[in-house]
Amino acid sequence: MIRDRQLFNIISKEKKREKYNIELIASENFVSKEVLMATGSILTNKYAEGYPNKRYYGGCKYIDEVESLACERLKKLFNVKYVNVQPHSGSQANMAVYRALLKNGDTILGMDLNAGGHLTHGYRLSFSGQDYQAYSYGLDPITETINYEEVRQIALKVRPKMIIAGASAYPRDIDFKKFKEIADEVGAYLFVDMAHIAGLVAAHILSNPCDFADVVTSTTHKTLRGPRGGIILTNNEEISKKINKTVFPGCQGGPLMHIIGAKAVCFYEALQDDFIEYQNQVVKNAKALANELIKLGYHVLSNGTDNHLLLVDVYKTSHISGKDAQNLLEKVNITCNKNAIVNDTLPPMVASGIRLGTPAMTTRGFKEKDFIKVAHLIDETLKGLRPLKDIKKDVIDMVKNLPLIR
Ligand code: DSN
Repeated sequence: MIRDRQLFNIISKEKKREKYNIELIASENFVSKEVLMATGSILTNKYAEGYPNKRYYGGCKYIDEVESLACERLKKLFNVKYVNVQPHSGSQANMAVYRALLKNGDTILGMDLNAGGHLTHGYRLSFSGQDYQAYSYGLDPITETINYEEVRQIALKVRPKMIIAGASAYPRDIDFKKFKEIADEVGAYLFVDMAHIAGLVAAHILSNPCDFADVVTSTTHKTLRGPRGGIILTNNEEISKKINKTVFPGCQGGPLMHIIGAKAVCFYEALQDDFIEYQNQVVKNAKALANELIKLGYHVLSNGTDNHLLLVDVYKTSHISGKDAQNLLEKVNITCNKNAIVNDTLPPMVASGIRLGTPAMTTRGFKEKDFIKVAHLIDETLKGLRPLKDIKKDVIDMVKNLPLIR
């Protein structure tokens, strides 16, 4: 019998929202029943400060097995020698990397937030922009992609101790080898945050940054389709020792063992053949959505996508801001987020663009034909071509029979 009706009523409303919406937030996904079971398991009861076989508490026999299993699977998944599965989030994984390898005041060079970078890549309101001397690179205004020669020129000028590659809103493949060459030329560490693309990397669709970078971080809940959390990977033993000390006791106390258990499930699932099929479908779906929107007259940045997401300049096409587009789409049960685009003339909380991603709806079973339909539903909503209630009905018809939990 449930006693806390208040909370569980809210959860059932959220469940209904998730079931009856087309979820296009590029960083979200729907986890499997087994990931959910581990997340909600009794592992949450246990304190386990330290690492396997070196804990500060008794009773860690099985907890050690859980964490070691997660680590071994993760190493196999990304073909890497050393990993840490304890970061509570991507931001905390990134904080641990900075603290392990830099001193306060050191210079870092990351992708500008407006160009698609992440808060923790040097944004002025993040610890990364406050504790370090942060410089950024943007995108080429014509190709709307990274201009590696420009990154090199900035690096030569500011001489960073660390270069950060990786993004939260960049639809194109990133050349990690080129980034490593630039980092080597200026004597910097190369740190890759692969949070968005980790699933595509695991499925060998995109190149593996672990082959090039000194250190790599990721979240486990985006394309990787696991529980909410962070991980750190490296092939360098010295770096791994520094990272481990910085995660615990440097930045965190007790690890979230139920989440580490769920990460182990996630890595198991990502090692299966059907995960590769899933990721291939994610990319095919993103390309189908991008191509259809282009056909409908939208400016899709860089003219398409290589990965799971796309950026649409709705201001240019429909003369509405990203914020208004997000709100209008929410009215028809299509969920996405406003996003700044290169050289945006609108402030970040308004923005000219929207970011659309295919991982979540691909998990629920959408194929290319469904995403072509989604492009039309978006177009009709943004241009006011049909009453919103009719569009919403079409959205609900598309999702009502699809399971939310596999
Ligand atoms: N907030 C995440 C995203 O939406 O991309 C990045 O951490």
